[in-house]
Amino acid sequence: MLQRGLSWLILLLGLALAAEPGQAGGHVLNIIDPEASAFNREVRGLLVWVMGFAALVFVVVIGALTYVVIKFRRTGKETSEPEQIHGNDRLEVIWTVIPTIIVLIIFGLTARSMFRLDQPTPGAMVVEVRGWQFWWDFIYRDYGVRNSNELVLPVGRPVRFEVTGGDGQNYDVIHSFRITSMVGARDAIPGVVTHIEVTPEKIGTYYGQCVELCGASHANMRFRVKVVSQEEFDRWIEGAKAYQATPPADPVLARGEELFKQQCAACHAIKGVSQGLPQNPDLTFFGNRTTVGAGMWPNTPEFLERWIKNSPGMKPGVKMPAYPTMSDEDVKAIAAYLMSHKVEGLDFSNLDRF
Ligand code: HEC
Ligand SMILES: [Cu+2]
Repeated sequence: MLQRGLSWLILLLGLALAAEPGQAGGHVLNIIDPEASAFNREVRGLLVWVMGFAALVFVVVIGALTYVVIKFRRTGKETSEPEQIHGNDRLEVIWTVIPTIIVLIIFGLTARSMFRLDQPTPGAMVVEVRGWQFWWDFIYRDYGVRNSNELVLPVGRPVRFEVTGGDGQNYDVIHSFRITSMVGARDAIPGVVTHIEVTPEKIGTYYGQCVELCGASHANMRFRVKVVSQEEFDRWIEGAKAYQATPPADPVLARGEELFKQQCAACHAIKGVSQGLPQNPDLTFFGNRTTVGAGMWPNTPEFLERWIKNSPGMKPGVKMPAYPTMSDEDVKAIAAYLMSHKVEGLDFSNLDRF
């Protein structure tokens, strides 16, 4: 009785989840949105074939089953055992050959899609993607710009992601890179570079997520992709290239800088202030970020200050220490200092969410 009730509950839960459109902080997670990229259109085309065959198999099997159950049901008028049948060579050959043909067709279509999607596009912008526990680094090699956890891309221009993980020495964990509604996924393997290409076609902010179990905060290893107009991208990349931090005049920011240099600069880079280390996010353009904690929380003073004070309490397994003894005033000063580093005149917070 209990077991039965439980089964029903699980079934209903499953249905409820299936009916709930995929949402993550207001993002529409449509993995086959045809307007987002040619990649999605290709995958969508493939899915139609696979679902078509699946529907065909379903109808034939359930149809045959229903027919047999009704036709040969017990009527109560039987006087003896019905005639017994032991095998049917013709039938067995048919039900082996037809599925084999279906699988071969799906194999052929999949291989064709894979080769199509793997064609290098001439003139693609190269972005190096590096997965670390538990955040993402993006390096625009053509421009010498590094930006962590948020990727800014121009609409309509092909991008070639060169995906890898860690430094191949001390941080040997495999991640996987997926921009959920646009393209993916490619494994981020330390010491190995894999490729994936896409041309973003729709302006908006996209949700990204690590899709390979990589440790305690795998589920908290997210990122955002900002697809903007070419003009806006040019302003961003030129501003980022030319960026050079200057010592702040404001006393609060000056205090923030002093604290940053003492407590944070050994790990984090800010162009013109500190080198940091590759295994920690670059904070040069933190003022342009819309999220904190690798795509986890909105970049508001409240979340940023909480993060600085106690990141391990927010995100299990982070490789950043907590600062429990730091005064609220000092935390606020550092937060304000981080927010003061940005390319001016750009706001990525009001884009449509995909
Ligand atoms: C031991 C190295 C280390 C030190 C010291 C350190 N951090 Fe971090 N920090 C990290 C790592 C690693 C992450 C990535 C955590 C994650 O998301 O998994 C991070 C993430 C962050 C982020 C979020 C970045 C983003 O894009 O979401 C901020 C902000 C930050 N640190 C600020 C600070 C400040 C301020 C200090 C000094 C008070 C500091 N960190 C000290 C290693 C360090
Ligand atoms: Cu992961």
